[in-house]
Amino acid sequence: MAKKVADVIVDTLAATGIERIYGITGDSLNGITDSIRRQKRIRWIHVRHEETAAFAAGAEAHLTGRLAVCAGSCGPGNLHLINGLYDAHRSRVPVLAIAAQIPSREIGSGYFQETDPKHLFAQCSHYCELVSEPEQMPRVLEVAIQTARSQRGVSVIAIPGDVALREAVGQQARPQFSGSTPHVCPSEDEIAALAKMLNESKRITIFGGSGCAGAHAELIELARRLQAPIVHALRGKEFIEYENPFDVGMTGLLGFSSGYHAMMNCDLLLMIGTDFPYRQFFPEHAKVVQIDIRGQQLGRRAKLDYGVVGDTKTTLRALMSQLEQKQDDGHLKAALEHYRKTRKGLDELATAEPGKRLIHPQYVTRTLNELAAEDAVFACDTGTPTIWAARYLTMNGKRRLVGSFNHGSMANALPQAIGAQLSHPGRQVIALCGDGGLAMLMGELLSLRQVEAPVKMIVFRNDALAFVELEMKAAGVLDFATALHNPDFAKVAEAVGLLGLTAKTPEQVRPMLSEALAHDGPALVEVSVSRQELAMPPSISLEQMTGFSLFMLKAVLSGRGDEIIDLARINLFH
Ligand SMILES: Cc1cc2nc3c(=O)[nH]c(=O)nc-3n(C[C@H](O)[C@H](O)[C@H](O)COP(=O)(O)OP(=O)(O)OC[C@H]3O[C@@H](n4cnc5c(N)ncnc54)[C@H](O)[C@@H]3O)c2cc1C
Ligand SMILES: Cc1ncc(C[n+]2csc(CCOP(=O)(O)OP(=O)(O)O)c2C)c(N)n1
Repeated sequence: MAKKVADVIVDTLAATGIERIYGITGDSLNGITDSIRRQKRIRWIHVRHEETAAFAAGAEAHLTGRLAVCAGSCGPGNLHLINGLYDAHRSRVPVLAIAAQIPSREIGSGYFQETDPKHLFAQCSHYCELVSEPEQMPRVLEVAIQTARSQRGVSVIAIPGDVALREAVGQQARPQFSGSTPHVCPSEDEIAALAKMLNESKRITIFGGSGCAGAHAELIELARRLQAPIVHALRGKEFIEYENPFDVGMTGLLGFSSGYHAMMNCDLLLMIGTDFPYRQFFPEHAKVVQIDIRGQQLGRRAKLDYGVVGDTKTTLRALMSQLEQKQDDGHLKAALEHYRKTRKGLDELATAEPGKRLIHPQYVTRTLNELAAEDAVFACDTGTPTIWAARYLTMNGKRRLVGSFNHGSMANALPQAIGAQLSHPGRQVIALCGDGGLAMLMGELLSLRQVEAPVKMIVFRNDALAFVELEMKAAGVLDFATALHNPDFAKVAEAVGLLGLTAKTPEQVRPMLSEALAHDGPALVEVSVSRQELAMPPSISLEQMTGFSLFMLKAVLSGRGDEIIDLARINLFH
């Protein structure tokens, strides 16, 4: 049988090492899915919403560092991919999306299901091209793959169903290039200038992010030489926090006060591989220098005194020989002591009160942290699960953490967990879900059986969009439109063939989590957690203070005095 364009696509992807494609089929994808069926080299992962396909591919790409693929049928099918693609693109992970298109002869006529993928995906891709002739294949696909890998982000190929079914024009897949990882070192002059600034500064704080991945030893050595505390941004947590005697925690609204103050009290802030977006957490009077592999990142978040382009490992290695060993450890010791106290304070919030019904989400996460495998992969929903994950999950160099950290989309954890589980069979994969987040893509509970992914889900049931409620309080707005009328999630899980468990008292938390983690298959534990756990930012601005008192005032005025007492009881007399 003569090869079709669809076969060339599948051949090329298989030759690239693609093992699975996440998606939902449709008429316009028939050529491709049929080729997958015949070739048996790539597994089709049938999810229930295309957004899940894109999130799952993004998680796979994040965890493996390799290209992952998702697909959607024409019009609404591929339109559903878009939120997950935005997430992958903003997280800078390589994902290829196959967006099937309406019949080629109908394009431009306002045909049934017609959209314009080139227009739609322009903002969330580095490369998006329509395949209208068989002669374009496999070159366009290879350019798409190469672009996603080398620029790190999303590529999209849009292909009408009829073009995929046409006969291929004798072109074979060309040799594949691996993901490019050159060593990038600043010039000698730049290294010397950077070293001079560091040697001349007395109180240095290092602020690292996910760009420190793979350079743990160099980072620790640098901190030792500079006697500098290390603060991390959330996406750097999994690469920086572990086996790190210089760790003083995270900064930001969800951060630790020690991380915040270590940055505010330094005379030089050394940013390494971070794109931390919140400007108000940068010091105003310290010098700021930055190392990043992408030149366009320099000065994007903070006003810089100096910036160099380089990869973390190579740059730190080049820098080290020019750095003097600092003798004064006053700044470091103060930051570490602050961190110890902050950590203790946070741990004290993560306790259970036997006999009481109230379950603190901090306690749930701390217990999960103790019970989870050494190499567990965690995915946390946007919302308060992000707070608990950031504060109570301990990374160790083997564990991994994914979230929708740059894009900040709800409902990410379960779809990401599916991608994590399928690309890491045999590994424990745990999703920390909000009740709002889970409900948003709840159809994916069905996928867990369908695709045989033994994901464990912990549902923080607070019957609210609690993170938004907190934001409303901080902004002085009376919370509104945040209550959730929830089902019994454990029963829903049981109904779709998963193990469903419920923890309604603190005593039930540990046994239920243990049972779920030990279960040979997908499991869901619904934990009824308190709704108003304030996650206080490390520094409360005047604006927010006013917000809080305003909220109190408004709550009292509207006859919700109970809530204030409740709030105070949970947070002040915890
Ligand atoms: C509800 C919610 C609340 C949040 N609150 C906080 C918070 O309080 N605190 C917080 O920190 N985050 C918070 N986040 C996450 C935040 O939005 C960002 O995602 C995060 O701070 C970015 O982390 P990062 O700088 O490590 O990663 P990235 O955004 O991935 O940045 C990495 C940087 O490293 C560079 N780089 C990549 N590779 C290399 C290399 N080899 N060498 C050198 N440079 C390299 C990249 O070019 C990029 O500039 C929150 C997210 C959510 C959803
Ligand atoms: C797709 C999407 N819709 C809305 C928001 C705004 N938002 C951020 S967090 C959040 C609440 C999340 O609620 P839930 O999943 O129940 O977690 P909780 O904060 O209650 O623990 C909302 C609505 C968003 N980030 N993404």
